[in-house]
Amino acid sequence: MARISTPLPPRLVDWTVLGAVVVAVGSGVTSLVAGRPGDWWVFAVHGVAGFVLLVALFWKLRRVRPRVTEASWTRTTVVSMVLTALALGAVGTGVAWTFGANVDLALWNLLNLHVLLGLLVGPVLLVHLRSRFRWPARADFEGRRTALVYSGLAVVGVGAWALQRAVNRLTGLAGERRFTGSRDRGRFAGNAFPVTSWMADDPDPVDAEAWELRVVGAVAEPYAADYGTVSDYDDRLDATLDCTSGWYARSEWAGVRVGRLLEAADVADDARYVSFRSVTGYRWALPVEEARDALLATRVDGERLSDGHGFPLRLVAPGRRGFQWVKWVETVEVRRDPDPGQLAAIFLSWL
Ligand SMILES: Nc1nc2c(c(=O)[nH]1)N[C@H]1C(S)=C(S)[C@@H](COP(=O)(O)O)O[C@H]1N2
Ligand SMILES: [Mo]
Repeated sequence: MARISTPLPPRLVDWTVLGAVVVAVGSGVTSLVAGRPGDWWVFAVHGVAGFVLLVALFWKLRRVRPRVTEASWTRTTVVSMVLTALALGAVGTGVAWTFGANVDLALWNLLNLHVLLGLLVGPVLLVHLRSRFRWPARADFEGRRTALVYSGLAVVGVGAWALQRAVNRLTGLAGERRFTGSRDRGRFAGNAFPVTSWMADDPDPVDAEAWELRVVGAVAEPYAADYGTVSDYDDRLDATLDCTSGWYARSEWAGVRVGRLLEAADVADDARYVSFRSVTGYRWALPVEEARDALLATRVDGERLSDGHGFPLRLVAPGRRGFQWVKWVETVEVRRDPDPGQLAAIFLSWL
């Protein structure tokens, strides 16, 4: 007879850990591109999955602990221990961040570290599963007990998440935060909000005299404009830049609405994306209808954009995360297809 040392059969505990990891990593990756208020649930699911994972990991580690003290470690033991460290590290940094903790690691902070640990869990988990994967047996699911334990787990996960938020609200620990968890770093403060280039993209100041904005691709009349022309426009947009490293700043941006440029260039009827390319090669595309309402800004709260914030021209894309707000824009490329290469470009542009 198996001794029941956890509320669930061992195999179900393992499957619960696996399920929680998949949901936590999936929602974590999704959260990096979630920036509209309607996306709040992505962050909620991520938080709840984190707490559920913590409970399931506790059950699991209590069961397997004896193996660590066994005389002979195998490769499997080592992989399992690395995986445990990564998973606990990811949950730990995540929880610490929500309570307002931070660390300063040169370019990075605690949230970046959390993302890195979380992303590393995936591949190491696959290695672990190669040797440890077992299908659950039907018997594992039988009985009311299992359903009861899962209900309890859901209640504990949601409860812990709600409690964490209540504690933050009552204590003001992490300051004023958006639904993304980002902290307030500027309100209509002109250029006085953080300068971030998440991959050390840091070009020499752009010479406005030599610079030219070009609109190319799926257009009838490729269009070019110098800085004087571009900075004469005064379209305005009140928008919040929300960086995935955990801060946000709200500003009134001024510049040229992208829709104007598309009209000036006589955009093709079958155009579907508009890609914004920086002098550094960094680039990101928006669907054409969304792009029309985005702004290419020359000013922020009445101040000329500083070099660090993307002078002479930067994309302001409301509802998108900061990494999509391309700085130092020089080319607007209208496309008929998406641009998968942009994902590589935002990692490699600084090289
Ligand atoms: N060309 C370029 N644009 C970029 C980046 C970059 O590294 N290169 N970083 C992005 C990131 S991660 C963020 S959060 C915002 C930061 O804008 P800021 O420096 O004006 O605060 O710019 C985005 N635009
Ligand atoms: Mo960012």
